[in-house]
Amino acid sequence: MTNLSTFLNSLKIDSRSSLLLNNVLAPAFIKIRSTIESSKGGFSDTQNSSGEKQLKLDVATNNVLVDFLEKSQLVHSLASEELDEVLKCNERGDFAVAFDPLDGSSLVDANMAVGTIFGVYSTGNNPENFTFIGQKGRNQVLSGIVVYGPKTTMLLAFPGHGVHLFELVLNNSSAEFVHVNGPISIAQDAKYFAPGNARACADRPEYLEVINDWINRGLTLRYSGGMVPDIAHIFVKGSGVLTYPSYSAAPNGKLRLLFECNPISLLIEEAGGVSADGNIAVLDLKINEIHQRTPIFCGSKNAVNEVCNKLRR
Ligand code: AFP
Repeated sequence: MTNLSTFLNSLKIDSRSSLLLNNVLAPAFIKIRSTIESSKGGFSDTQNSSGEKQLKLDVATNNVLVDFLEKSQLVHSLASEELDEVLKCNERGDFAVAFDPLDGSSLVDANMAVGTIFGVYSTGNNPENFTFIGQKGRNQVLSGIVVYGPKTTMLLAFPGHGVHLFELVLNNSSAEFVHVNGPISIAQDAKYFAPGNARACADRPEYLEVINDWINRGLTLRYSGGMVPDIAHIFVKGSGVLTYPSYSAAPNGKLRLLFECNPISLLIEEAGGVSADGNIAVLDLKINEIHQRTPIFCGSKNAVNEVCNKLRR
């Protein structure tokens, strides 16, 4: 089994990105996993920028990632779903990192799989001028998701090198991610579908029409309500489509462009899939506000094109 560090060398990933992944992010994910396991649940007395009450675990896992990233000196700035504003770290930092520290945290009390989502941008030759505003997801140099489930697994997208699956291997004295599969491809036709925001069918009958069509054609429904395991399912099975449309009560959908949809869309496109907002590729959407939301339809190309044709914005 090839560990993360050896694998990154084999792909000739640049040393700074390897350092960020191997020495900062991977240890942070291992710490987040143990934070989840030792969590006693419950709400903190704070809200996130979307006005949603924060679980103590949202705050604790966010603090883990902020702490690791700040101390690394590699990071110019970070943006978190759990923080109102961008946090400036090192003005000469090579990277800017956007993340959702624990997506699906409302599922932890039911002991369902949850995850971390992250996207990495290069700050280029003039890091002091970097800002997330104006960026597009296509500028990410790296992205990934980590699934905290029966096992802890990680999917990483390296532009030009595809998507690779890693598994956390624990032994008495240490824990390390090892490479288990990749580059992974997503088939053009979907065998599975993950229909998020089913309530949208109430005022968007065309969404119900698409779902019924997939049911009648024998696609298998696989939806947990946690975007990270639901997306990971598409990669592990090599096929599938996840949808989260807008509707009257949420005209821009629920999922965040910077923290969730951009990192996941880079993974999807690097595996030959498609990820769109109903009109254009998610990765081509301009970031105007760090907590900006977008509808998302992603996964197997033919299924995504089909649903976008019906639910065009
Ligand atoms: P939480 O992080 O609040 O649990 O929401 C999870 C999520 O952001 C994403 O993981 C799911 O795909 C989506 O929300 C589910 O949304 P609904 O609760 O509207 O089904």
